[in-house]
Formats: sequence, structure tokens, C-alpha cells
Amino acid sequence: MSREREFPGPNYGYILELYERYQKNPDAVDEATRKLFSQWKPTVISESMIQAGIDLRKLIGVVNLAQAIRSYGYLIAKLDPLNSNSANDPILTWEFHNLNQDDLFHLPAELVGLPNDHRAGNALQAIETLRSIYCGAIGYDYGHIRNLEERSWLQQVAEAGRFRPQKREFDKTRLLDRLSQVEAFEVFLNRIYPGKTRFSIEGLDMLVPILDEIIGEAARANVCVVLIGMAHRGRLNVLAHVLRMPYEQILAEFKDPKDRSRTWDELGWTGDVKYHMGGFKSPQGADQIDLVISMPANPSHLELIDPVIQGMARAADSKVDAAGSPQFFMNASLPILIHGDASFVGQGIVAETLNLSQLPAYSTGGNLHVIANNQLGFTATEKESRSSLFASDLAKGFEIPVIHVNADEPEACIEAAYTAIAYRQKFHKDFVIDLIGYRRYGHNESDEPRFTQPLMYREIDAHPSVRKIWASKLEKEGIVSPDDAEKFLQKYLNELQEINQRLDAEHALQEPVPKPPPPGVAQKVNTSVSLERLQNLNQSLRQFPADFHPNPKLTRAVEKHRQILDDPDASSIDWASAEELAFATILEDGIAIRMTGQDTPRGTFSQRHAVFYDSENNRSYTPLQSIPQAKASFIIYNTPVSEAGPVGFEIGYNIQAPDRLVLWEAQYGDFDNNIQTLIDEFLCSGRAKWGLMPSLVLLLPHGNEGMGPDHSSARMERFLNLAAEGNMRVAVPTTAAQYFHLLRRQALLLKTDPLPLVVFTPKGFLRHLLTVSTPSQLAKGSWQPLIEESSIGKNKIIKNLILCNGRIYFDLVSDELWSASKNTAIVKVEQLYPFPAQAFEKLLNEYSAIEKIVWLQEEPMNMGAWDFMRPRLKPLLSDQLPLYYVGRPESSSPAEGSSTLYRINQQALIHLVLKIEEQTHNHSVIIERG
Ligand SMILES: Cc1ncc(C[n+]2csc(CCOP(=O)(O)OP(=O)(O)O)c2C)c(N)n1
Repeated sequence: MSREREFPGPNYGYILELYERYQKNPDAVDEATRKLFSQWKPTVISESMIQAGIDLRKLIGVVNLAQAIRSYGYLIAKLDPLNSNSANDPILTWEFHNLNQDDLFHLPAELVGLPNDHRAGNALQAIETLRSIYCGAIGYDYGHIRNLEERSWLQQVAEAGRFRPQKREFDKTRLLDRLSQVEAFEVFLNRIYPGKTRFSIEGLDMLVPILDEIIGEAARANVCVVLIGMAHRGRLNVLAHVLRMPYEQILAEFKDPKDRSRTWDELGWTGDVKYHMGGFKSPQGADQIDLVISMPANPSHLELIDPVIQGMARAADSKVDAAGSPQFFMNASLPILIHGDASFVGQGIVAETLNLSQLPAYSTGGNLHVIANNQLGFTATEKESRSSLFASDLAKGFEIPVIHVNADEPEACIEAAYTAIAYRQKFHKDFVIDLIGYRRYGHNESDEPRFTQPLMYREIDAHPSVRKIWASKLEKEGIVSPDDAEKFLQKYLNELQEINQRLDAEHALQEPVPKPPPPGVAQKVNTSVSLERLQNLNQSLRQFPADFHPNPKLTRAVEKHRQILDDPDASSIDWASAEELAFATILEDGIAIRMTGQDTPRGTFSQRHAVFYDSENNRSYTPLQSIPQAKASFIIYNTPVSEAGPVGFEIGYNIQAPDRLVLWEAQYGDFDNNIQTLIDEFLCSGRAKWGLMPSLVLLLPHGNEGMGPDHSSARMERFLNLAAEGNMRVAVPTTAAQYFHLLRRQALLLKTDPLPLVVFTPKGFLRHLLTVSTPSQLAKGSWQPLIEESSIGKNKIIKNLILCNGRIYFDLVSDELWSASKNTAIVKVEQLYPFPAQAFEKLLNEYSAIEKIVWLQEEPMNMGAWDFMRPRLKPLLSDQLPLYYVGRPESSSPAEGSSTLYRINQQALIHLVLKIEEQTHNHSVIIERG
């Protein structure tokens, strides 16, 4: 066993101290230690040292100094190309350890503990070697890793790094060529389109060779897909050189031709600015790299792409075409996330994503992170941007090793890249490279950075590019001549010049405009399932392994559920049963399901129990994974208490694997507030901007049940406000059968007409008689956008039509005034978007005698569906037919904080709508002509 393994880190110095005490007086240490030292002595202390009478305090000093350099050397490493002062720490000096040069000179090198071939010579030489490793252009920051095996491995790789025999000799000239290509691209664009935004990579040019190294190693390790998530900075350069997007395409984007042919077709297409667009490289690229590289488009919202990439990777890593749990292949994909330094520490979603990295529901084979650290966030300095010393410090809390590296030091950068991918492949965990460089221009190319950072830019203006620095090094080494170096650059400038001259921008521009779905598919889909099929599935769902002991309360529920399909016309199917049966049929249809949410496997309202736990040994059993009819996998997971990370992840999973049904459930609907950016950027506008076809299902418990301003509203109005051009489906099912058909319809449309589905689900009414359905309604029914109800049949005598949706309907029909009402009908609007205009027209034609239509809602007037319904209903009504609003007045808060007040207002609403009075004495509810 090596001594590092016996007593890692600073402990070793302590052991030596104890040993010294023991040598002087064995009784000075406790019995256990005495026993240990009687059979063992620290390996650095050889017999010859003892015989030579070496002062053990000096010896301890060397060991501690060496350890301090390993642990804190990064604090004084030369990481900043602009030579800003590094931090200092006295622990890294000889004096701190009571040593001087002479002491070190006379002590043996082996005390420092470098790899074998560096044990010859004296401690002074060895300490200098150690300093060159830990305090040079690389800062190894891994002292926070608590796993000894990982820590030892990292130390070994760092120290063996430059001497590693098996390391591929990297081609220095090729690197110069690559850096010339990277720089020429920016120089050319700057020349032809000065001041046009491109978020130049310059100052962090080594990002491209770092990606080359990582991707090359990944290909050699048989990774199939590399997924890259990155912000604006350097994006065009990475698209051009890593994803091989043709220069023509990028130059055409700069030209931005007036007659870009496709604009607003029936699907809606706005496209996006060039530095948000994605790219895709197939394995057959010119570079012979035998893997797919994919970089999805992403919004300006910094770091929002992080969980999306992780979700894409997880989907790529999982195989779902057999019943049970999905199979996970952690080497299938490699996610690489490129961050800004200010955003990495500043955007909370980064922490959320890092937290997902090791959770069973979310882990990949490890994410590689590169912080493209230009030491500024727009105009903000590091001091203004973070409370931590390094931009990467957040990662340390997640046991992620960090390498800081100077972006002007190509060999160090390649070493960092090699270490990162090697660690990831060995431990399948995240790794961070903090690539420290600078920003050649302002935040964008028209921005003047000298207004705010005059001194820094004085330095940058005089600072040579990394290509020049590398070229001079190779010139000194006699590898290239000065002429050669310039020729490399010129070659790429000429190439760009030629392409630009013959550019036909209209034709070169490739936009990922999606094709519209075949017309009417959503209406034609058949969601009914024969009773026999449902009965068989239900029986399978109720089978438990013989040695499984469910909680006795749940056993009773399971027994009851055996009979729910016996009588086709019994009101026996509650919400959770409908969901479970829908899932079972979907799995039988061969469509895999992934569902996540806070407490979702059990259900926030204890309604679901998709996973049972053996009361004797906690073993879990998931019936939907065990039904013999299933042809695809089912998985349901608890999420951490965060929303944006988990939903971003599911969006990515869904984008990567669009043929699987992916559902996220909010604990309460209003927590969708925390994912609003993801809703806006990916779910609502992803298709119009980037050609994405998301089909994620959001299940949002919604309804005012007197729980106060929070937990009452899933903010329906926001979705309705964003609904346009058929970009999503928004539904408020009120019966178990409706929910069943809605889920099935979503699953069956995944291939032909995929759209995000937003479902406002009940809370207190999950088991209520008013929401239950009959088996026949599953077996014969279909999704109904509108559901009519009146206490006296239909039509001619109906004078008042009440339109509403969701929770208020239950209060309405439970009121005694409703049973007494003779001339009123209710229409539940179960599908809000796409607005069911035809169904409305048909329905209105059937009510020939109506005199009033009322939109009833429990949400305040400025929330809920009113603002959406009014402009869509009005054109369908004759001028003589008045449309009323009955509900709460406009309010800044969604609901009352007092449950008494809530009950009074809710009651007043019902009375108002059923009496259709034009006056009310309760000012908390209003009637208003629409
Ligand atoms: C969520 C979000 N907030 C603010 C911005 C505006 N913005 C764009 S880049 C930027 C600075 C980011 O700094 P850093 O992460 O260091 O990246 P850099 O631009 O320096 O490469 C800011 C504030 C944004 N795009 N997204």
C-alpha cells in the first residue's frame, strides 16, 4: 500500500510528528499508535536517514510543504494571461515550514513523493518540480474531493502528466494550424462585418483545441454522441470548427438577405439570431471523428441550456424498447457544457443542474464543464460578480474536481482537457475546466469596453493572441519558421475570402423550419380501448410478487381496484386509476413513459402509488414495470425540490427522444412560476425559433380551494397568453375519462403531431364522485373539448348558458340552486387551446333559445381564461346575444388568504351566476358585460 493511501493529505505530516515523538519516547503516544509503530514506520524514513541523523522536524516540514503545494498550489498558479496578481498563501513558502534552501538541498527528493522516476536528487529539485506542476499554468483544485480513490488518481495524473509515457504525442504544428483557423475566422468576420455582433472567441481561442482533445478521446472511448451546450461567446467559432457548419451558412447569416424566403407559414417561423442557432455533425464528417456532435439552439437566457443538455444525454444513454425500467448505457453520450464565468456562479440553474448530476433520475456518464472565463460579465468585474474566489467554486460543493488553466498556455490546456475526459471516463462524474483568458473586444463587437475597464483593455490591446504566442514558441524550438506561421493564417483568410466572394446567401441559408402536421390528425386519433383489453391490463396491474408485503392500507385499495372494470356502467374509475390505465395501454402500444415531479411516484395528494414499498424490507415494486403486456419501459421518479433544473432536463430528454411520453408534474401548479423562462423559450417558441418539436406534458394542479394566494392557481392566463400558431395544447379535463383520453391522445400523436401539453389537474376532487367515470367512457369515449350539462336535458328551453372550466364547475353543480334551475345549461370548456371554435359553433346552433351567455371563473378577472375566451367567443355570438363575465374582480393576488372569505366569495359567485343578477352586494365578485 502506498503511503498516500495509508494517510492521505496533511495527515501524513502528523503521522511523522507522532513517529518522532514515539522514537524519542514510546510512552509519549497512545497504545494503539505504539502498536502500529512497533510494526511499521513511515516509508519516507529510510534506515539511511535515521542513521544519517536527519532532523525529523525538517523532514516533516518537507512533507507538509509538498502537501501544501498539492492542496493549495493553485492559489499562486500563473493562471491569468493578463498577469493579474494571484492570491498568496504563506503555507506555500519554505519559511512557514521552518525550512530554508540549504535544508531542502540536503534532504532526499523521495520525501516529496513524486512518481518513481522523480525520486532521485534532492528535495529542493523535487519541490521545484512539484511547484512547476501545481503552481504553473495549471491550478489543480481537487482537495475538496472526499473520495480517496479519486483524489489519488487525480494526484497521480497531475504528477505523471507531462511524463506520462502512454500519452499521445500531440502535434504542435497541427495545433498552430488549428489556432490559425480559429483566429482567421474572427479576423475575417471583423474585417468584413466590423462591429457586427459575433461574440468573438478571441482571448479564449484554446476552447476549440480543448474540445478537439475531449471529443477525440471520447471517440476513442467509443462514445456515440457528444452534446454541447453553450452560450453566445465563441459559439460561431465552435459551430464552424467543431460542428463543421459550412462557412457559407455562417456568412449567409451575416449577410441576412432581405428575401429570406420562408417567414410566417402556418407553423409560424421567426428563426433566431445566428449566435443562438444550433448545429449537428454526423459521423461521416471530413475530420474522421466517428461520432455525432450535436449542439442544440439555445436562448440568450444564460445557462438555461445546462439541464436541457443533461436531459438529452440521459435520453441518448437509455434504451426503452422493453418492459421494465429503461436500460442505462453511460458511455453512449458525452455532455459538454460551456459556461460564462459570471453566469456559472450567478445563474441558479447551474447549481440546480450540478445537483442533478449524481441523482438516480438524472445522472449521465458525467458532464464536462468548460468555463469560458474572460474575467468579465459584460461590464461587471469579478469582484462585482461573485463572492467566491474562483468562478468555478460552486462546483466544489458537489465533489467535482476543478482545473484552472491559463488560456495562453496551449500545452497546459491540452493537459487539462486530457485529464477532464480521462477522469470522466474513469469515474463517470462531472469535471470542470476553468479556462482563464480574456475578451479581445467588448461584450459584443460594437460595445466599447474601455469605458469601464480602461486598464484591463490597455493590457489586452498590447497582448498577442495565443496563436502568436504559440507560433513564437514553435519558432524558438525550430519547428516552424516565422513565414510558415503567417502562411497558416493566410491560408484560412484566403479560404474565407473565396467563399465570401462566391456566396449566394439565399441558397446557402439553411433554416430548420419544421413541416406542418398532416391536417386533422389530432381529431382523427382513436383513443378508446376495448373493455376486455382494459380488464386484462387491470388484472396485471394488481398482481404483486408472492413475497411482497405492501402497506396493509394500500393492499385494501389494490383489492378494491381489482373490480373497477367489472361493471361497464359503474362510476368506478377515479382520476388515478384512469391515469394508470392510460399508462398501461400506452406501454402496451409500445410507447415508453418517463414521469417525474416532487413526490410524484406516490402523488402529492397520496392518490397515485405508482411505486409500492414492502413494509418489511422497503423493497420497491412498480406495477407498470411488471405488466406482461408492456412493450416499452416505464419510469417514475421523485425530483429534488427544484423546478427549473428538472423541467429543463425533461425538455432535453423529450427533444432527444421525441417518441417517448415525457411528463413532469408540479407539486402545485403555481410552481410553474419557476420554469417560466423554459416555458417561454423552449415549449412555446422553440418551434418558431429553432424548429424544435417539444411534446412535454406539464401536469399542473390548479383550482381555488381556499388554500390562499399560493397553491390555488397554475397561472392558466400565462399559457393562454403565449398560445399562438398552434404551438401547444392547453386542457382542463374534469373527469377521469377525459384525462384518460387526453393522455392517450398525446401519446398517439407523438410521431404525427407533437406539441407540448399543459394540463390543469384537480386537487381536492381527485377521488370525488363528480370526477369519476365509467369503464364504458374509457372503452367507447374520446376526448371532448366541450362538455355540456343541464339538469333538464337540452335546447329549446335553455335560456342561460354558463361556460366555465375546472374547479368552479364542481361548486356550481353541487349547489342547490343548480338542481332547481330550469333554464340553464353548463358547458365545460375542457380544451382551451387550440380553441375549439367549430365545436362552439355547433353547440351554439343547438341552443336556439338562449338569451345570455356567461363566462364563469373563480380566478380574478385579469387571470384565468377570460381574457383569452372573450375575443374568441365574441365573433361566434350574434350582436343580440350578451356575453357576461362572472367572477372575482381584477386582483394582484390570485386568491384570498382566508378560507372563510374564500367560501363566502365562492358561494356568492355561484349565486350570482345562477341568478344571473346584474347587481351584487359582495364586492369581491362581479358581473360585467363582456
Ligand atoms: C439570464 C440572463 N441574464 C442576463 C443576460 C444578459 N447578458 C448577456 S451576456 C451577460 C454577461 C455574461 O457574462 P459571462 O457569463 O461571464 O459571459 P461572457 O459574456 O463574459 O462570455 C449578460 C449579463 C442574459 N443573456 N441572460
